[in-house]
Amino acid sequence: VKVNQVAYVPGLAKVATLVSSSGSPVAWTLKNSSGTTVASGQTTVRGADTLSGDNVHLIDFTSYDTAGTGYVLSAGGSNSYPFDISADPVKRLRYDALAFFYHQRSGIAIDAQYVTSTYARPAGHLNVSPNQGDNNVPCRTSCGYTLDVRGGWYDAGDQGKYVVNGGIAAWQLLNIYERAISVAGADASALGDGKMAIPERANGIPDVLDEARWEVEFLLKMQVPDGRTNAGLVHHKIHDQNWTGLPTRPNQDSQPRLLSPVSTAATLNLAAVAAQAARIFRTIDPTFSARALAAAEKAYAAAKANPNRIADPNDGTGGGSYSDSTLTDEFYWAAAELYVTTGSATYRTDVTGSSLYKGAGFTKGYDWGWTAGLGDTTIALVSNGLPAADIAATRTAMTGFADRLLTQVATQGYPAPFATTNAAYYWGSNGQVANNADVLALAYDFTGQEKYRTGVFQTLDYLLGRNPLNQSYIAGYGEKAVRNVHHRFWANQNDGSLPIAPPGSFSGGPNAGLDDPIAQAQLAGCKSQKCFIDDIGAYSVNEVAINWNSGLAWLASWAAEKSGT
Ligand code: 9MR
Repeated sequence: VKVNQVAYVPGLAKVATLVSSSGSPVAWTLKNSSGTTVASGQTTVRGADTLSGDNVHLIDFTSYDTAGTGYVLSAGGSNSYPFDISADPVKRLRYDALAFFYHQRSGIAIDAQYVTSTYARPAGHLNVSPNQGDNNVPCRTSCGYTLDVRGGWYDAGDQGKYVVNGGIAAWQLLNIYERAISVAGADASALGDGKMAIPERANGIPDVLDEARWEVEFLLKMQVPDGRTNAGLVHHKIHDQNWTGLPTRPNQDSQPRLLSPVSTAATLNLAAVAAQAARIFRTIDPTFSARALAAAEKAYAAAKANPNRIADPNDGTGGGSYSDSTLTDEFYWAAAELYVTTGSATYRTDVTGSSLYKGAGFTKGYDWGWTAGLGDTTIALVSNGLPAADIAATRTAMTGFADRLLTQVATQGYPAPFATTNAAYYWGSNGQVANNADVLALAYDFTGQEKYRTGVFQTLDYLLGRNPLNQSYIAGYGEKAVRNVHHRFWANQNDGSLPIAPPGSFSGGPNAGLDDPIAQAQLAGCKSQKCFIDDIGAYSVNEVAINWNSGLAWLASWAAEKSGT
């Protein structure tokens, strides 16, 4: 019996999945922590499930709604892991998923007072031996200058810093806040100053904005300064010359650090995120806001003058390539952010003239390689001067996407709003599941229709254990939570010298592509939702990454708000 191993929220739907080949309903019981049966019923037969290969039944125990801990569901001779009926865990998850970003910070010591001594570590990449530092980083292919690109977040289990992935992750953290101050009835109070365990927790600025700004400041440093060739364009990424092994704590990395060439995609990412930050910080920190806007406008102009600088897909030694050859979406996103921030006619013409305008590109949720939805979301959420009918059409496109997700999950044994075929489960599926569920949440914001909220919480059920492997993909959450995520510091050494990933870290999840040797050796022939192994070497299924954790943080933050007291 596969359940959300953490908690179902009182007042909301509660459904579990039973694996059973029986063609007729079977009896289920729900016992409380003293072993007393508190509810019982009959399963609903669902039959063969495409994405797992399992024969499944559904157990709907929504009608039992008494808060408590240690519940166990039993059916067909099997028991679930114990779980709670409570809103508390999702409220913790909001902050744990956000804490991931402080843990991933580069260029600053991670302090025990915020993360406990288990997760404290020296600063990485400040030119303290053996680090070569991000202080004066030269170009991989010579460019005649070096840049100081200290700071930012490490991308994932590696210590590269990639503008296109940093951009979407920073945008999402900023959007958590911007949504909360834009949607009627939303609650920004949980996002204020002093809510997170970070060094800026008493500076009078909402902590989630402080955390996002840590990355935005880094992104700004990746822009080629005036007076240099390619001024205004942005370097695609900075990372090690060669891949480092596991484990390598950030301050122990001795590899040379190098800037990859500029790209139009990175330039438009900076334009979009810096424009968004300029808007949000306008009254909070006018000086920073003005600096960010100037950089954004310069980047946008440089991208328009250089519309086709594609990052080399083969530049993948020592770091990921993050190459993307379709830039219509980045142009649309950047124009949308700049227009909503400035109201200027040039950006307006570029937004309304885009083939993606009014949600025409809303074919997936937030994704580093497909950013149209980020522009749509800003247009749909933040007050702006576009025609009301066009804003309404954008929202309709977003709810239409949400409806298609709900149609997909309606037939699944383990509902996950992502894909309907086994082959479609790619690297980072969990990240996309979360990033699609964020759109279900916005559809609820726009319409108030219960089906979307149900879809959001059902997605959390999947990620927290209601899946064919009975696996919670969020560290620290659930009886069988991931322990061995691919990470150079959280490398879970047997001698206890290095920790497991901290609570709230989010594994990339099932990947039918089996893109690493361990996955290939262990998982051949798997059905998509079973193409996963909690092995530290299996980087194509079990790594963490900022763009996945940002989708989860957005989701958990929304779900916490909607969970009542
Ligand atoms: O998330 C990225 C995924 O979309 C790509 O298919 C994959 C292969 O290029 O790379 C993923 O990103 C990784 C990056 O290249 C390096 N840092 C770790 C990232 C997560 O695994």
